[in-house]
Amino acid sequence: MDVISKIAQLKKEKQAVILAHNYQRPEVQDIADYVGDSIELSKRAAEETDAKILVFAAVDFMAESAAILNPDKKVLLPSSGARCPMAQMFPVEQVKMWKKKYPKIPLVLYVNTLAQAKTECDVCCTSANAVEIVNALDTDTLLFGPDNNLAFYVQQKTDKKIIPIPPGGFCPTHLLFLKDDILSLKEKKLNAEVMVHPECNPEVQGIADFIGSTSQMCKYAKNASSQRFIVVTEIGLLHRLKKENPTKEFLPAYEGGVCPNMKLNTFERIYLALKTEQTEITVPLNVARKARKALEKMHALLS
Ligand code: CIZ
Ligand code: SF4
Repeated sequence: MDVISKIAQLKKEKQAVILAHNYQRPEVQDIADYVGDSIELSKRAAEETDAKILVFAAVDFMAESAAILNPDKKVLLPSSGARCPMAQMFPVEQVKMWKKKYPKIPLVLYVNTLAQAKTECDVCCTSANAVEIVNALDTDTLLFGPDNNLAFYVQQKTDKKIIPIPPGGFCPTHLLFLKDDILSLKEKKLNAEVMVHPECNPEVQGIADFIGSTSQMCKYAKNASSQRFIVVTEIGLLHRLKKENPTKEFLPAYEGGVCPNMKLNTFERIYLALKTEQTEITVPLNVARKARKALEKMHALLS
């Protein structure tokens, strides 16, 4: 039996569902029950009421959030090494230090943070809803971390004062995209629209025709009349974009725009995760309770 059939058999036997992030390998996206961004995946995870196991083909903080929001299900991360470096950049001790420095200012944390860090914030946001969350808060000034580029993007879209913390927080993958590369590709590929992720640096954001999260890029590309797009985010998204829009052309802004952590989830590791039920992601109850509040507040502010 090949690995794909073995995965299908184990999924059935164990009542498991595979949820894959937009940045996963194309072949992993193709065997997943659902492909989406972090918020779409967490919604889907909650809807899978019959599932006993969620295989979260993504990175650590996303699997943690799934475990927090689905305490009755076993959440498996196929590769224990799939850790988001941006989330590692802002440990809870540092979050506490910044809160001490600005004791009266509310803190919005990007979901790309560990559960421990989330316990210290007022509300979470994703790249898809950061502007909406900031505008919904009853405050003129707020702390925003850890992605300084997303903070910059939000600052362009709101009258509120955003204090980005910690200085220099960034996504190493999105920093690989360079303005000059994109401009020279645009010169060669006439009429291409440039779609940029807000984790890219301000200079790259400045040449975008559209700035948005992965789910927003999917919607934009579907509805736009343009036939050609330069995609300035992790390369995995191109697979979904091409699949959903077979008549349109999607060009990577840079072939090396890869998140090595996302790519650690291979077929073989997904099969082993299902077989051995490892690596299970658990969050201590007291941490989960506080982090859940920040995630639930995000959902409440959106509705
Ligand atoms: O929220 C997500 O899934 C991330 C990390 C990126 C995006 O834009 O979808
Ligand atoms: Fe983290 Fe960047 Fe990879 Fe997303 S693309 S998981 S922010 S390192």
